[in-house]
Amino acid sequence: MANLSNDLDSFWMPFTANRQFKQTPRLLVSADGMYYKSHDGRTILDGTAGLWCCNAGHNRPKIVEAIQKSAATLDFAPTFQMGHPSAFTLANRLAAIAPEGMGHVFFCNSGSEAVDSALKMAQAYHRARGEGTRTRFIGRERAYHGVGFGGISVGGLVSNRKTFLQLPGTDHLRHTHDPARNAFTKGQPQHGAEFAEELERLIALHDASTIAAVIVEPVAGSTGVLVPPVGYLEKLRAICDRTGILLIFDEVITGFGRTGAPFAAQRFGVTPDMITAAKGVTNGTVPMGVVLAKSSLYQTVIDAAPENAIEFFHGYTYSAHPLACAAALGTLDTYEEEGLFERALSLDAHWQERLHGLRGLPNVIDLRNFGLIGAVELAPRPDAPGKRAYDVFTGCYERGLLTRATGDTIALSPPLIVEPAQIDQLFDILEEVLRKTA
Ligand code: PXG
Ligand code: PLP
Repeated sequence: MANLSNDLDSFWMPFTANRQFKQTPRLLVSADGMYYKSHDGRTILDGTAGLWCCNAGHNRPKIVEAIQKSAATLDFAPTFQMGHPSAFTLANRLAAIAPEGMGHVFFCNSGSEAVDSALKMAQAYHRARGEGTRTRFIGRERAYHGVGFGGISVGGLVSNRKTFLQLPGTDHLRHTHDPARNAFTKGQPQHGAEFAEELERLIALHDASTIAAVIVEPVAGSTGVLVPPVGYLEKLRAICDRTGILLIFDEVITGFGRTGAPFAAQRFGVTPDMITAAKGVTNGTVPMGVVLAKSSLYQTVIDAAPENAIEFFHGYTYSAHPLACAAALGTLDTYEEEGLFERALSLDAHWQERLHGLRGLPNVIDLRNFGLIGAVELAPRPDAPGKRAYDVFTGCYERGLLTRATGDTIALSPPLIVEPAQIDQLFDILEEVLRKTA
């Protein structure tokens, strides 16, 4: 029983029911490969790659070594009017795996910061082109773009928005969830490409000359795993091309191999103007976020400023922190040596078969999957929305499986090193718990 001498009171926990948690705490004390150890000495299969971030699993030697070495060599170096070698090396490595033409990388510390950075870049780009009237952002219902004021404004989650002031000048596409037509679809749904045409309606309302960018998650993660209908992302791209609106893919979850390619943009064959990413860039080990930008966008912003002037008034103390850069380089080596960007493709058939094997279990009203992502949507209890999924989450945890409950959906996203037998272990536990949870 390590650690439960801890006094749990002072930590104001993020996105947590603090009172409930502190009554029945769940502490993780170590991690290796596919498994966590809990404070009460149990082994827990990681069904969520931590929080969608440990794509190469835990305690990976190259990453650990890179961080240790960096801490002892260069603990910190400023990147405002200064630099350090691994920041440049990492930017080049990321550009090399990014979709073609996305050759420039801006560093920050989280997905939320990546989103705010990308929104500001969009405005800077249009201003540099002499179209400073393009300031508006279009997000989407049921989107999660982090918790900064920019991110919640383009985001589409009422709980994350209702208490807080929003950025003016934002509007939203409708979400793409359409269970009446698409329930139990394997992979991309057939119906719903036309939801992208809502962008035409918003352009007709606001005029393209006021719109800087549209931001979407290629596969919405946090809000219950919403896979884009066939043709939907292509339509958004075509409308943006025609109207000069920038397209941003928020790949904080879908980046770094989750869908069977380095980025979902490549898996879907649709190239945005910017990609935001975080989480998997360092395998979750050291906080880091990135914005990948088209080189033409970078060049436009750079060239518009006078010689010797700072071109983009934005940055974070810890942009390209040496420990994060080292961790990211160790992570990219690990992904590449182990072929993890492709691994979701080779596991896809087994993953899909086991997930859809849950069809017919009590209260299961939809199953969704793409790459190594899965979602089990449950019928909400009439008196208590979210409670059924929470009970499944705690039931799984008691039986040695970490899942993630969001609303009444159980989301699954194991590390990409998962073995077929561990996929079986995961679904065996989940099935047992679903049968027992009324
Ligand atoms: N964009 C997307 C698409 C995300 O999924 C963020 C931005 C924000 O990243 P940071 O690093 O600021 O948290 C995210 C984060 C969940 C869950 O349970 C998902 C996220 C974070 C926490 C929980 O689905 N995604
Ligand atoms: N607040 C104050 C008072 C600061 O001096 C700074 C940075 O220098 C910040 C906030 C921003 O911190 P960060 O660069 O880590 O985002």
